[in-house]
Amino acid sequence: MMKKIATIQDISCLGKCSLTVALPIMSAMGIETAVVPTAVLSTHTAFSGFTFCDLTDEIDKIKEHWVKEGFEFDALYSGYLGSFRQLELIKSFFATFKNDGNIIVVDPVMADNGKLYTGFTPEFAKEMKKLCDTADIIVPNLTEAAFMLDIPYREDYDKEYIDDILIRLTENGAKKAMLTGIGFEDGRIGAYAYDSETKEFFYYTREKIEKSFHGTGDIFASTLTGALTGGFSFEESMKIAVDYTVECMKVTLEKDPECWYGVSFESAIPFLLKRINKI
Ligand code: PXL
Repeated sequence: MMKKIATIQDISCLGKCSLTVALPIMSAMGIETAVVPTAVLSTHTAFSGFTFCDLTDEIDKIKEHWVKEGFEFDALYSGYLGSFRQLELIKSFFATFKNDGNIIVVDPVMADNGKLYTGFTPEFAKEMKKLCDTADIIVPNLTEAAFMLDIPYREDYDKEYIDDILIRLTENGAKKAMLTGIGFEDGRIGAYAYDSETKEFFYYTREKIEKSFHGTGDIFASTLTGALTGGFSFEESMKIAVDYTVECMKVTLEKDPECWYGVSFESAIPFLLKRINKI
């Protein structure tokens, strides 16, 4: 039977992030992708003047119907969530569909480069941490990790500081934490992860591209979730997600450098399918 993921995040109608990247990426990876849209925005929040239609009231209704139909999922994956109430509803959604064989992935989308995105507060970050505590795998960037742990954001980190963050992120229930955007050598960047059950650390980097792109966190988390659901190991899934994210950035610089609001992940899909041995 085909593997199935349920992903819970907003639809930013234009902007190449959240559901408009998670759905095509995980579908292309050969996984059935069910969606729970939490809001509809005309664009992501880096644009000014975006519209916003809240769909919080639909979350429980969708859940109840899926329960009645007897649906089960191989992975439950949440991304951008916009309110305290949504955090509570997602906890209940996870508790309903969690079983012995599936995984919960939480990407605590809230912040980057030391700053919270429009609309988020430090209090929200602390509540998001509690959702993370219910997950098998969490994928914050360093800014999100710092807000969730209520510690200062540092750009000049060393391995000891990052090890400590990963351990603290997994102290209250989250089994594995993967920090994105980490590199200990000049000119390298990638992911650094910790498995609290085996006490193993995992580190994988590529050449650093000196430009910051919007939406790459969502691409990373979607690819990671797709690879894990497809049966790749934790470490291999991390490498696949780093490699595809880098490829998306490279293709954007080559083919679409004017596009400031998202990356050309579409052009790099053949790369991803080769990388996971599908073509
Ligand atoms: O890429 C993360 C993301 C998702 N959804 C919305 C956003 C952002 C980042 O800014 O604004 C609505």
